[in-house]
Amino acid sequence: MQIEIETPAIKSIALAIACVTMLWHFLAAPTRAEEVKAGDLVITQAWSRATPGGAKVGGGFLTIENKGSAPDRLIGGSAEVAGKVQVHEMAMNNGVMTMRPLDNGLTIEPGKTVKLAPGGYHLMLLDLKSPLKQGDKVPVTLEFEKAGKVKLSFDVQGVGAPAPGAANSDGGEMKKTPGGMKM
Ligand SMILES: [Cu+2]
Repeated sequence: MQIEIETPAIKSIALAIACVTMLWHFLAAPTRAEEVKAGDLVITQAWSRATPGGAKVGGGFLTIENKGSAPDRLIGGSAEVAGKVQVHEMAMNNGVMTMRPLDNGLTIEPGKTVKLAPGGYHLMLLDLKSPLKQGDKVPVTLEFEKAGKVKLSFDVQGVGAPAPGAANSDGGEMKKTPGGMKM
């Protein structure tokens, strides 16, 4: 007798949980940072900084996770807004911050997460046709050796937006660096 009373109750609770879960999914989707999946890669937190008037270059930052069992490489990209998109590395050389293009691309080892952030690896948008404005979403196509071409958009933050990631290039933990390196 008791079972007959409990069963429908449990069913309706389960149904309510399912509904809430589904609703949460729909509600959460638009506000959540864009997550782009391409093969074994998961790309999140694609952002850029607004470019001050006249600047012809901009930076692109993102986090790439390789959930597969083989390495992949970010070899370059393209964007409507830029003449050229390159993968760059920023490093300290004799006390001077320098950057250089990674001609062989940036390897993302299996099971690893690589963060492109100010002060470390980054995408360089060269020959900008128009300035990047805060609030814009800039469409960029990334090119990976295995995952191929991946379309996503960079959320443009303010000119002096602090780095959301630490300045080390080995995918260090999230850390605010106020007054961090500006490009
Ligand atoms: Cu650069």
